Amino acid sequence: MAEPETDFPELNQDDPTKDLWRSPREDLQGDRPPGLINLNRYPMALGSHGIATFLQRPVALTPADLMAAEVDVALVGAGLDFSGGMRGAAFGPRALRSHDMYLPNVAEGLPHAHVMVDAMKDLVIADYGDAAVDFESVHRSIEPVRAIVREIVQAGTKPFVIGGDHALMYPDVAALSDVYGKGKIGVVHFDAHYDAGSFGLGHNLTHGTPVRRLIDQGHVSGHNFIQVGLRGYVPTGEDLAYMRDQGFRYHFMAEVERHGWDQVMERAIAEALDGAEFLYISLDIDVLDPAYAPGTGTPEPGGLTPRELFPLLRRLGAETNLVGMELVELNPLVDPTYVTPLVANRAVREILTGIAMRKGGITEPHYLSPETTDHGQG
Ligand SMILES: [Mn+2]
Repeated sequence: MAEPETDFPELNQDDPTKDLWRSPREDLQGDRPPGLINLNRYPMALGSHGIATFLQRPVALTPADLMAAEVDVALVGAGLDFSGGMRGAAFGPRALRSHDMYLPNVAEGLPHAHVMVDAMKDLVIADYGDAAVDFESVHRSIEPVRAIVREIVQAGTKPFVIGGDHALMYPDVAALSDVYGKGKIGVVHFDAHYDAGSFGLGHNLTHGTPVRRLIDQGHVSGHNFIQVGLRGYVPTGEDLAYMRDQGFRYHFMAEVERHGWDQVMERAIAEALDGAEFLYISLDIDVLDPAYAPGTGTPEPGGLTPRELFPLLRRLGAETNLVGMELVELNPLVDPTYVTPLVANRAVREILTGIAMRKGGITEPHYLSPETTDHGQG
């Protein structure tokens, strides 16, 4: 039987709304001097108060803002959630913005107790708003997401992309590759799932295929994919063979079961240091056990605990040349509690703490503060 034909093309070129979603406001630059914009009236409030931004940080809207303020890290939302059939991850950025519980701008600072380093003080961190997303099309969303990530990197700032679903890994990592060069980026990929499938219902890019697309196009070599936390019932035969053929360094939960977490963590760090020049963390929140992260589209029981995940995130920030990260698949709509955004917020803070440690010269393996270990005798 012949395919039924549609008698119209995918896009109506005359539709005046065709590009509205990705056309920046004309007055965006205006007469305003470039720099950070603090949206809050008072210097101190709980995270539940004021105008919500990522980690209660000030806002930057243009590359000129990032450069004028010498921003170390820019968090950018990317609310794309239609490449896995599960709506709700588009609310991930908003959930993360609303779930920071810490008091900002406290005079004496708020150092991370494990290492006594305060990322909020030692780094310039900004909320870069949201990427343009065509909420009717994953494919049309690729280019604007790639462009905004590239723009952040070119401003000398590390991008933290807050999704959104895992299809984002393709434009995010491709943008890094645009700047640093093909094959120069390695990805430490935390996920219950391998995301290296070939296709989904004929679509080249879904939340299950970004890894394959990045390898197909030479942005990342298989050897520089370090995967942590895989479990469940995929991948099977052919895909697993593909991963082996490409030289993936993968760590299933079966390996954690055999060797324990500490050994797997050490292996992942050693592999991160053996390969790509620049590293990127792709953190699918479903790498955590659903007990800690029920707010996600494809939960997979038997996952990591925050106590296992957090030190590795922090260590990657401190001990490797990390140039950015993404947090994906946070779906607050299927979490009636606030635990998932709370844990996600902390995961982001762990990476920031690591980056602040490195900036301050602390790069020794698995550093912990003598003040908070062994009764302060550390
Ligand atoms: Mn994933």
